[in-house]
Amino acid sequence: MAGSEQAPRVGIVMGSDSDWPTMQAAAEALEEFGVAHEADVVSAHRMPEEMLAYGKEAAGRGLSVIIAGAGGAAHLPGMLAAVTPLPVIGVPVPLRYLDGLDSLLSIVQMPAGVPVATVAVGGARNAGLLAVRILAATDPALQQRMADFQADLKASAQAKGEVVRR
Ligand code: RP5
Repeated sequence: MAGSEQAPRVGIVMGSDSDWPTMQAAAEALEEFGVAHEADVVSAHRMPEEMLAYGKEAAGRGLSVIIAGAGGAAHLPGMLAAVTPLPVIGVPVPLRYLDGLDSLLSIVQMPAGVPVATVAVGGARNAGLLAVRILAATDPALQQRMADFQADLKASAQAKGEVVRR
């Protein structure tokens, strides 16, 4: 799945296609900001060689950020972080049991030295927005778009406050 015709800057990967209903919010956030991305299934447990190859080759292929989502024993984000120098954002995908707490703890409890920026359970939209912010640190135009987005969020929150005060 390609996000646009440009070379992808962000790689979205997940442990199963069943994660896509959660993970597509990351792709949608990237599309809102015009950030080229790719999305694929790269299971840590069921295709470990391919998962390691993806992580090892990501920087060389021009990716700047990896967003990795998985559920249950969610080892994908951490294993990718172990083999790439790129920032990895982990998305705990909620499954049928345990409400995603298992996914969250599997992703967030990384050993010192191997960071994964973990978002909330099911928080793929924030993963996409965080990837935009990482890219925006060296892209003034993208940073301005993020600032405009934040101004819109503020205006929206203030408008809701006016409804409550009425
Ligand atoms: C995890 O197992 C995947 O990330 C997914 O969240 C979960 C279930 O996978 P499927 O059985 O739906 O393929 O590795």
